[in-house]
Amino acid sequence: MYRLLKTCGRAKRGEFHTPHGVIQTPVFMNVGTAAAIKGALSTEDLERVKCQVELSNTYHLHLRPGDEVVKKLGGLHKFMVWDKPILTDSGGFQVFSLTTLRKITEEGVYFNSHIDGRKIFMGPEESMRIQSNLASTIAMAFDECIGIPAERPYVENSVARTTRWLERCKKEMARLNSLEDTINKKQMLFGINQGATYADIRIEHAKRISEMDLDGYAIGGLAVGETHAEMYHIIEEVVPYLPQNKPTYLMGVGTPENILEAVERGVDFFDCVLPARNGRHAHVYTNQGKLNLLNAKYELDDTPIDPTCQCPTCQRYTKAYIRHLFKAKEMLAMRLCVMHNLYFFNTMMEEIRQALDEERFPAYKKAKLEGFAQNGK
Ligand code: PRF
Ligand code: ZN
Repeated sequence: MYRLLKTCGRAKRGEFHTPHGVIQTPVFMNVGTAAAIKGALSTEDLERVKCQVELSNTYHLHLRPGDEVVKKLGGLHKFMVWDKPILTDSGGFQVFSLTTLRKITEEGVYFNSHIDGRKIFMGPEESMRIQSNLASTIAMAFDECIGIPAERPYVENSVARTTRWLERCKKEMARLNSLEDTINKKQMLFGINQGATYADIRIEHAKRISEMDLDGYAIGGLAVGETHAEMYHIIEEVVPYLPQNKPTYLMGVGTPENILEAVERGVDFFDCVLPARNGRHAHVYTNQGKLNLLNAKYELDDTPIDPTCQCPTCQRYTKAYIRHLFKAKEMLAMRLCVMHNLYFFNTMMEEIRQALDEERFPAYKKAKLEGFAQNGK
């Protein structure tokens, strides 16, 4: 259940109630694709960096260790020892971005595993069954994420099929939630808007799926090759046709700048691999822009990444030490940077929520963007 606490223009400040606790929105979900945050972070670390929601992938966990195995072990929460909300992506994106030799039919998608090349089929029912076995808090609908640019006739056909797939997802999820041996009988389902950069197709689709009374709605198929201006434009066009009293989730986005722009346009859930991926490459976020800790100028720098940061890394370690760890190829280097970066994203979301609560989001956003511009993005 989503409670809209406050609005500021189109920006929303909300609270999403789930069987695994309340999510304060806007929120950034921390990506743990294969039930682990890359960079050797534990779920204990996730708590230390103020993570509210962890995100895992249907596709990866189906291949390894197998969703049946996770079910036998009591579901994803018990398996990874995390009792807060978990969102699982449906496979609809990973199948399209990671696999080769795909074949899309009305039934679903045939593809080869990126691990051993084995032939696999996944359709809406399979995706729901896997996510039910994983027992995540929120399941995502099985969709086709269309690459941009895309021809209009292709997009029309694909979106119509994604709508039919959504109907099948809803039906299958209701059936699974009513079964005796289902672990999470209150599993929620979010629908996903598609339509590439065609605003009219996006709007028609948004209207259609909004009638289906799902638990939340995502905007998919963005950050896949279009410009930032095009992405912001599509968000502006689509948000007014999604229910305001449900969460709106912009999938796979993005940079701190993207997040601020999207919050202003009415988005309240985000996820992105950027903070963890950048952290593993010594790129760290600060309010003055990104730093590259491999830079020679940090060799003798005995100050933290950000002296004002309260994260576990900045409480103890210096830039010079972390730079040394990268040079020496110590795993700790990645871990310290990923912790700082996730803390940075989760803290920015906390600041956004506070700015919305105190009705000063526009001024907050402006100051934040000016800060980032100091050192480049
Ligand atoms: N669909 C799904 N997952 C996604 C996307 C999508 O379109 C995107 C697009 N940025 C990221 N993750 N199911
Ligand atoms: Zn820090």
